[in-house]
Amino acid sequence: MSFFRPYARWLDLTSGRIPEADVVTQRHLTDMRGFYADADAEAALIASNPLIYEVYCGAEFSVRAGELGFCATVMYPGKVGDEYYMSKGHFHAKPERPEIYVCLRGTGRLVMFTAEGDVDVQAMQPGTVAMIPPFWAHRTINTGVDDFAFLATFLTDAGHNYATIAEQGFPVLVVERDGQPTVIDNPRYQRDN
Ligand code: M6P
Ligand code: ZN
Repeated sequence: MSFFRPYARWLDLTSGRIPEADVVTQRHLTDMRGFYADADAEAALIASNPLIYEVYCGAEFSVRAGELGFCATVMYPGKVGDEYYMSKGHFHAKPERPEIYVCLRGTGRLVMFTAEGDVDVQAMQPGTVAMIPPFWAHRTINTGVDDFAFLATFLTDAGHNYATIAEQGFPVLVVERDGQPTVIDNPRYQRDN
């Protein structure tokens, strides 16, 4: 059987972009309204609608079982209030699907949590390879002053589930305190127990 065609793309290891990506998704602040904790800071920035991050995917995915996809994400430096620019973050629609991230540029954090209440934060710098296990939601955060970039690879039938995260966010926030990235509890997040 030959459902899939082999392909290769050039990943620019300096910028973190895939210049000939078939699919490029841009996320501006208006694409993630309500995701940042400080609503006043979000409202103040919304008119200029900054570009927060871009996702370059090697190919248009068919989302059939057995397809392994890769995407490179480039996240710009900045903050909404004291919260660093971040991705929306998601569980997988098939939550048992894992994912691998390889940091290419800049410095950031990979924040993960489970519905059972476990939280994990990994520091990311060029060369860091991070494993996102099954059932862990994941979000990346640019805590530096330069672009932050990483490559993700995953079975494309994993899909994305943003619903619970759009409602109450992650259990923790990464904010700047005394010039340093600091992990604090998210007051909006309701723990079940
Ligand atoms: C990585 C992968 C993608 C994801 C992207 C942005 O490249 O995990 O599947 O879409 O990051 O993350 P989000 O979808 O949460 O905005
Ligand atoms: Zn994912």
